[in-house]
Amino acid sequence: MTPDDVRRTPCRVISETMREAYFRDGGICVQGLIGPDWLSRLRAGVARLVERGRSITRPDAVFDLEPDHSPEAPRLRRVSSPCDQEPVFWELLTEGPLGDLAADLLGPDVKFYQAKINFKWARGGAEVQWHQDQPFFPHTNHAVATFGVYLEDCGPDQGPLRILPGSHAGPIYSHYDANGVWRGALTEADAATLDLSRIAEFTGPAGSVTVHNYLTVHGSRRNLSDLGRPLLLYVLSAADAMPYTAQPLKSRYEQRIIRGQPARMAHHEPGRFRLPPDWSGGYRSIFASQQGEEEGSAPAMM
Ligand SMILES: O=C(O)CCC(=O)C(=O)O
Repeated sequence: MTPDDVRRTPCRVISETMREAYFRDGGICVQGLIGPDWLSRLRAGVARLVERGRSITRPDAVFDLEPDHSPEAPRLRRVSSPCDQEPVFWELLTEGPLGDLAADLLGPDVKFYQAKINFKWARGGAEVQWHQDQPFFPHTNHAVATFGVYLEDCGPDQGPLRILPGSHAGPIYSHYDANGVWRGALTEADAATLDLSRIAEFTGPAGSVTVHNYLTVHGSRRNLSDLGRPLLLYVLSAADAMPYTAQPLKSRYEQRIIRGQPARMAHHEPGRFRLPPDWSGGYRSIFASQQGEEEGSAPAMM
């Protein structure tokens, strides 16, 4: 789907002006979209996951842990594929307003790619360095976006998501270092070229939804506040955008249609896209990649 394809269908939950802002900037924050009933159900789901996470001592396919995680003071860094763990996270997509928001921005036929919860625990939750999502999961076209639901209020000191408006129209950066090792972030040299005076920081009350296109450069600072910043993230795409590589976060819902119909034709953007490492055997998290805890070599072509 191109923006012109998407514009053919009227918006369901946001204004046309906001949709145009998404196309222009590569990201928007929709304040308070998810209401209190959904939020209390989602928080109950998170509480059950945190309770389960207490007894985990080593990161596994579901739980990624901060280095000082303990049963007494659990500090989860990420939960991967939460829809497979707690039904409410899938129900929000299929029954709640999030699927309609995705249809407003990606077109009437929307499918699920992956989901995770990034916790950013109080007093130290890790930084996410500048990166684009496309190098992690290139698709045949660019109607792919990440939708983040703030499960608690998120102010400027809690490490809110930040984007560089307009960067989705710029280069697709390599996320490998000079030695061909996957780092999951822009190189220092590329990051130094970014115009940081133009950052948009997405703060908002609980239930606000951040959206960024998978080409948009984004990241977030450490959370040094006394409040956590649980962010429920879904990657969704137009039905006609096909992933080139194996799904790193396994889920029984992968490629499931959440609005409209499955595609009968794939849509291809022209171009040559760098491929990520082969994660078909598993993947931990962007935090592990960026902090050098998990290394991936470049594919043979690089
Ligand atoms: O949790 C965050 O602040 C950013 C998440 C993100 O950019 C990602 O997981 O790709």
